[in-house]
Amino acid sequence: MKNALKYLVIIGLILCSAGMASAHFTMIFPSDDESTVFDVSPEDFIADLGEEKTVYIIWGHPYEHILFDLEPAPTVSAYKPDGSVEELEVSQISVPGQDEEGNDGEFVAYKASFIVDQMGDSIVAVKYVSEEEELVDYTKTIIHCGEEVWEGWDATVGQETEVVPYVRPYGMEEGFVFSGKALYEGKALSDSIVEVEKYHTLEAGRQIVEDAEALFPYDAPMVFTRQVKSDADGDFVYTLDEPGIWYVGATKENEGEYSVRGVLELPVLEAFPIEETPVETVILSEEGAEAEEEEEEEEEEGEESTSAPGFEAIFAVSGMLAVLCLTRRK
Ligand SMILES: [Cu+2]
Repeated sequence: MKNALKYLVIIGLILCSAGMASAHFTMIFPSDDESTVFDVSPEDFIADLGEEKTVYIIWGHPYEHILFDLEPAPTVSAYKPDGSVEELEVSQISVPGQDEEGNDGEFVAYKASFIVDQMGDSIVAVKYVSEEEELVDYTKTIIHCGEEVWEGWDATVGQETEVVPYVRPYGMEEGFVFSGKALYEGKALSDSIVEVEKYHTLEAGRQIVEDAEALFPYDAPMVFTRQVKSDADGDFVYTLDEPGIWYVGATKENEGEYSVRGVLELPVLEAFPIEETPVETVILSEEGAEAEEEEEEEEEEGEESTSAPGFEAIFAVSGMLAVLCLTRRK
């Protein structure tokens, strides 16, 4: 009996760790303020000319918001629109988060800053080598500067494995189809797995993981990390169906050696033009319900005092008009 229990625990542990095997990513979060770095939004990827941009480099599972220590220090470079490269000095910081077991903790991360001194698109590129994951991880993201200065977003920065976007990675809205090309040493990386994953804040991550595990108990991580394959030319497509920060990464598997991955991090805007939010809909229907109640009350009064025909219709029409007026005022 004791032995059976031991085996159950072991099997449980194996299942648990298998369930945790979703994708690590090197997250690059531009932010003005270290205390709000996890509330990253598409606006953080926009810069004014002359602005100092600070990027925070964090290692973890974006979808579940699980963090790990980022060690050793990453290499961070800024590729400017004119082709020049600035190697950035990194400094170690500590960020709060949850570990794989869901416990709160502090994690080693890094930050680096540079001045956005040219109009156009600067590319922040990070190289991180994870011994644990046996992975050389190249991640890049685009900092955009200047109205209608849409230059530089499709540049290659010479990462060993690199994702080159076919779609300009700013101004993308939820539901847009993203397509890109995976390169390895400058040539098409064909027939390779491309992972696609969205970032969540800690609270949102905990909730969505709970929901996913309830809905898909047989394989919840299948919705954390999506997969698509590159074709013979290294090309791939994927629909980014939600607003937020996304990771799109192609991996070159190397037998017996570290895998080499190239990841593009890109922000996706909420659908534009803005549709009426569910909050407004709720208020509206409440007002609608109020109007209906009034209508009913008036109807009852009408029934008591008089049986003149047409009263109900008049009240119904005026009720609808009231609802319409309320709607117009929104
Ligand atoms: Cu992972």
